[in-house]
Amino acid sequence: MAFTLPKLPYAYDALEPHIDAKTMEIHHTKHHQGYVNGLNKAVRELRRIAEGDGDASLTKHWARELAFHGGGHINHTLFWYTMAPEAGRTQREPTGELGPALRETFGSLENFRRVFLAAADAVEGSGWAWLMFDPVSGGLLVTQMEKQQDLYVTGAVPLMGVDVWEHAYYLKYQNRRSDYTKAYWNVVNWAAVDAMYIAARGAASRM
Ligand code: MN3
Repeated sequence: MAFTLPKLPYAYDALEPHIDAKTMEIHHTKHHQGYVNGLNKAVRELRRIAEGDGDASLTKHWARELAFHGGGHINHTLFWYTMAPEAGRTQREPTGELGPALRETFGSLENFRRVFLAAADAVEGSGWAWLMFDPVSGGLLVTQMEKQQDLYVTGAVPLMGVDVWEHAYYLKYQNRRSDYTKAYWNVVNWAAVDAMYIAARGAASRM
């Protein structure tokens, strides 16, 4: 069994003008595909080592590859799933169960937006900003991720994240990352993020 590139739930130009079609196409077919390929290779090599057929001294190398490409695959899958064309969105802002939870943690939705975008704009180098559910405290966190997995909070469940690698915005926004992250806010699929939140809380309550 191999991991495969998931289809986007919308066309490449569906998030225009906020995220341009060319960036979406390259991001999906080249970058995300690259993580899928790297993940499959790491799994293959670790399996060979497990079967006594590979070089066990390279376990550390392939484990790092697994974490990086596996993170890349999962992060991008979530990224696509939690965006939607403006016209197709069923919610203009977080409602459902997520809205009240965000208000409780951040005081207001406006403050959540401020905190989330500040985290995204301040990522050092390539990475992500995330809203995560922490099953230990039952609360919400805004965190950063460097590369595809560094700084990840063990056990936390990602609900929505914005990719701030340059490949995610450079064609349209060049160095203006904060213009891109503000634009990202217009294409968040709040119904999908709410569904992620409800699922994460449900899973935690069964632990
Ligand atoms: Mn990316």
